[in-house]
Amino acid sequence: MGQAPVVYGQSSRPPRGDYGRAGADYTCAQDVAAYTEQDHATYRRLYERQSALLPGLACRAFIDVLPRLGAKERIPRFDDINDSLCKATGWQIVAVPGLIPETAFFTLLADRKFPVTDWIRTPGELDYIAEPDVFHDLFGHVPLLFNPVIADYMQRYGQGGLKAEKLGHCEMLSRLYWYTIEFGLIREEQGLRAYGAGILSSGGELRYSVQSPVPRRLPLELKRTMRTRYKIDTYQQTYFVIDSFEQLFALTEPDFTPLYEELETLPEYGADSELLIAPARAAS
Ligand code: HBI
Ligand code: FE
Repeated sequence: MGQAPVVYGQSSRPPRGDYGRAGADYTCAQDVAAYTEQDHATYRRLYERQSALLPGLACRAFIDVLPRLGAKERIPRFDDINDSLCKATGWQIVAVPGLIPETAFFTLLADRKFPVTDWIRTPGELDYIAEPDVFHDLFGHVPLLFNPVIADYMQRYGQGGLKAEKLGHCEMLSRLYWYTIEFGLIREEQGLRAYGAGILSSGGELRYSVQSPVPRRLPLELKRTMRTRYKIDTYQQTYFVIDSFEQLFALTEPDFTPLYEELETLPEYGADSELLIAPARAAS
């Protein structure tokens, strides 16, 4: 039992979380006993703060479905959520100690299992945390898994991820995930709204992403999005906008192999500029 701690991405310090309790698929039993009253109070405070921010900023589908999460006051048992989630879209949430390697992540998504980190940030990290904690995953990601179109898109993303891995194009595909599921915007009748989990679970980025004049907002277009780098430790300087979740799902219809081959030699866009940068691969 247990895995070597995952050193994920470029982070200089190993990710938080006790990976010794993870199985071969990187899932673990949700450590409910570890939650302190302070943990539950942090969760409640984050939930109350974010919920108050949603009107006029979060997409209609998220606002309508959030009550089905059914956990406002305390960090819930994941099994309690799985009862209703599984009935709704066949998804279930599984506990993980934190960020997990891409193969494990894609494999779980392809099997309609969403990995939810089971620890919560400290009160001092209320406004920003570098890695996904239970609040980011539960409040940011899980509600839209009740939405059938997003539920299908997420499974397609997992299946696509396993293919991309074999082709060596995880980076390009992870940009699609980043600029949709994590930081996506959608155009509604009343204007732009957020549907990305990284925005919906953020105290400051929710308003910034929808209302600030600073960031660039472009229509989601596979070639542009997959060539746009991203930063994980600042507000996004580029957001991509869709017109509907159906549009997002339709993007996943074609096989991405020819797209990867076309894009791999093209210059890339910086996260915060139109500057074209030669792709790392071309340089090698
Ligand atoms: N692991 N637990 C967890 N949660 C994520 O959202 C996650 C991950 N590992 C990799 C990852 N996301 C992204 O790099 C995907 O694009 C692969
Ligand atoms: Fe996330």
